[in-house]
Amino acid sequence: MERPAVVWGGRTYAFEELHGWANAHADRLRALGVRRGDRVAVFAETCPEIIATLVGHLEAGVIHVPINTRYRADEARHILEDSGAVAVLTGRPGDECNEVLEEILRNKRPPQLRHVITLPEVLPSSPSKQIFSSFSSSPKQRFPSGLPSDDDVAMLIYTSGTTGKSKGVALSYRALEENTRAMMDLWQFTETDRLVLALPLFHVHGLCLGAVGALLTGFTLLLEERFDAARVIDAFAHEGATAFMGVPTMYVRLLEYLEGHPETAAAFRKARLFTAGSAPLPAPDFVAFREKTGHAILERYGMSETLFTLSNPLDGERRPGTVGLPVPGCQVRLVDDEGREPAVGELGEIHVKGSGVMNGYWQRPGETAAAFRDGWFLTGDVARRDADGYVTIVGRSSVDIIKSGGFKISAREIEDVLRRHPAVKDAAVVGLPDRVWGQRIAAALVLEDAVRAEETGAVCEAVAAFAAEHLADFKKPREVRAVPELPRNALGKVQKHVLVKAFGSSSPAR
Ligand code: MCA
Ligand code: AMP
Repeated sequence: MERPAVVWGGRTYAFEELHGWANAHADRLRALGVRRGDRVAVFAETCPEIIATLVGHLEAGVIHVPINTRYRADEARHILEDSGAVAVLTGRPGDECNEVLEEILRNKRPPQLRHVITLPEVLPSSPSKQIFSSFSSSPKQRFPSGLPSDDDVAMLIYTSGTTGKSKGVALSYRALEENTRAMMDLWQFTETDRLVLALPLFHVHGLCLGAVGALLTGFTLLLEERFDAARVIDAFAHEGATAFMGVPTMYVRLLEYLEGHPETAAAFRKARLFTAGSAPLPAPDFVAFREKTGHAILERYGMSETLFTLSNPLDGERRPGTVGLPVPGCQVRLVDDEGREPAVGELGEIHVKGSGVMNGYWQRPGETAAAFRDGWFLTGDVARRDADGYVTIVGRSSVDIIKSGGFKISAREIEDVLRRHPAVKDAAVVGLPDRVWGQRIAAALVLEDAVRAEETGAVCEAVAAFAAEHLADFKKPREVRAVPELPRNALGKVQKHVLVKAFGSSSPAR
């Protein structure tokens, strides 16, 4: 009996089938001259083929470079150029990503990029028996550990920093395998699980815990192209789903749906596990979800640079508002401003050592060195620890990093685009607290003197539209205000906390 790997669009794909596709893809790359250590980008909406190509890349030693499918040309071009990708895999004809890629190629082809491969081409429509032959059903061989070499880079995950452009986080085979395996063991995933995966496959939450987790453990992915609350509930009601992983915004959406359709909550009763991460899960949402479904959401903490380092326990107390205890294989310390371990309940920055930590930022030795101290990765997240070790994240040391709906966003990157608009003299971007998104983006603009007072509203709207043209949709400022000048301290630094206060935290209609 073939074991189910992915359920997609009403069809079930067996591990054998995925593996066959993976081999065919790896052979094709080899035939095109793609070598071990070369980068291959993936710029396509979620589909089972992406999982197959991931396996192919891991087996061939090709570095997998996923690109956020919401990215516009400038953002995607940066990743293609920075990673030096020799090939890019694109989605089905008509996908928005394909149009963005065409725009990139039309303007100026990234110098290293030799091949554009559409994903449907990857898959022989009726795979021959021959390409199944090398498959062994042992999960270990499904994801060959130590091949090519444990410390080789397996993936580059692009992530925003405090400076403008995104950086590639180089994750090794060892990091992927050891940390993901630790998480799967901690949460007791087995081959009988069926995980609803509606997270994107271009960030480590969906890609590692979801896709790599399934490859290592042999559980089944109920794959969704995009998150839709009704579809998630349906998967539990009709497709035997046992688990769900989501960002907090997805839980807010699920709660809203359950509010409107209370009878559907029964579908969750038989579920085994709900986990949350990527942003803080508000304690009231934890409580509301438990009341409606009987499930205590298991919250954990991670970062592209470190993978997953803190988690509430599967058995034992899942404490709302906390991210729990260190994951096996990870060490976590808190360090205060004086460089000391703070007392219980006092604040410190989270530093991480251990299995999931990145090799470094791709071709950025200076930034890599600055991110570590004595072998510890400095996360920039500020937290406190209870007497029994549970960690609570209270914020970030930089106001220039915003998390919205689980996406990490650089305020500087948006400011750089806003300043390119001819009516803008200066700009400052902040994240405001938001019930649904965790944070939403607001921009304060100092407009050119020529802009008349009565034009201000229209100009602000035009500037927001300009930002939306050049940046992914989730980076668009949702509130834009003209200000006579930006609040600055004596050293000339913009005082962003003053701006956050000035905007207030009222949630406008979206
Ligand atoms: C969509 N919109 C957003 C976001 N997503 N606005 C702000 N922040 C967002 N994240 C806006 C769109 O621009 C659009 O606005 C409107 O919402 C509806 O768009 P739609 O595409 O329909 O939205 P959606 O499909 O419902 O997306 C919401 C989402 C998505 C499902 C929450 O953002 C998502 O998949 N987030 C997960 C990100 C993730 O995987 N993060 C993990 C990073 P308009 O109508 O004005 O055009 S890894 C990580 O953080 C670490 C390691 C960890 O610990 O996991
Ligand atoms: P990313 O760069 O997208 O990998 O995002 C990593 C960041 O997400 C971390 O540095 C934290 O700021 C945030 N994060 C992840 N999980 C949690 C959580 N459970 N609670 C609060 N913040 C989180």
